[in-house]
Amino acid sequence: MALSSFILVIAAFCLVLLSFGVQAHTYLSNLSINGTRLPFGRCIRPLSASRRTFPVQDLSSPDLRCRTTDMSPSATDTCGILAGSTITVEWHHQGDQGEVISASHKGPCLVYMAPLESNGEGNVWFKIFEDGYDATNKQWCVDKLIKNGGKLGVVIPRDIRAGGYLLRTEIMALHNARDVGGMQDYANCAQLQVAGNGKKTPRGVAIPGVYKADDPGILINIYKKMEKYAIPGPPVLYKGE
Ligand SMILES: *[C@@H]1O[C@H](CO)[C@@H](O)[C@H](O)[C@H]1NC(C)=O
Ligand SMILES: *[C@@H]1O[C@H](CO)[C@@H](O)[C@H](O)[C@H]1NC(C)=O
Ligand SMILES: [Cu+2]
Repeated sequence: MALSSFILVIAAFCLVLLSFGVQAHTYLSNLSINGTRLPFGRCIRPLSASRRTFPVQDLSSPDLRCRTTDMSPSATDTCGILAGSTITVEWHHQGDQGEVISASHKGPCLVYMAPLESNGEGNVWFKIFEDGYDATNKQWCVDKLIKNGGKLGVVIPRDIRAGGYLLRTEIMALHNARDVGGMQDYANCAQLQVAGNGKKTPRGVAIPGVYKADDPGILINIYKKMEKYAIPGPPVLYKGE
């Protein structure tokens, strides 16, 4: 009796450990600018231990912006980058070793920018990159990200006006998205000072606000055959050409 309940407790404990291991969430860990991979967390709005581990599922939460406990601009440093050049953002489950994100967490990648002075509030976020699902080879952006060691190259639009920006990189994990509120949103922000001769100030959307719980790309059964996936949010306005 005592032994069997002891075994039960041990078994339950192992299950908990196992589910933590399998529940591989993810966060933005390193940036590469001008061909140099920067140290962990450099120019990234800080991630608390809890935000690092857990996704945001409430689409009205301000946490949807940058998944940080500290939205003050002084919470991180700012990295200089030339408009028109590529920033490589790198995602990991933990540190820069090993796993990127659980392979079960299939979904799109989206990247937005907003002027730094807005601090992400208001209709300020414009999309600069998106990659969803390719039905011809059944690849999600997350599949590619895993193959690529967590790295995603994004061009900073050449024509945006010079200045400070937040770069918001986002992964939507759709493995539980059949149910309302099941989409797991992983967003983190970098803080950039963009140099260049551009003049444009693209019109933006509000985050939170732009995503709705029943958007076809958010409330979705990805285990059914799919011809086309509708990436949530506005279209990409500036591709950096
Ligand atoms: C990248 O190069 C630009 C242009 O030379 C420079 O202004 C910027 O500070 C560099 N960024 C980093 C992170 O080294
Ligand atoms: C990238 O971040 C990891 C921690 O996640 C750190 O250990 C590593 O040193 C960083 N890479 C570089 C090149 O600084
Ligand atoms: Cu997860």
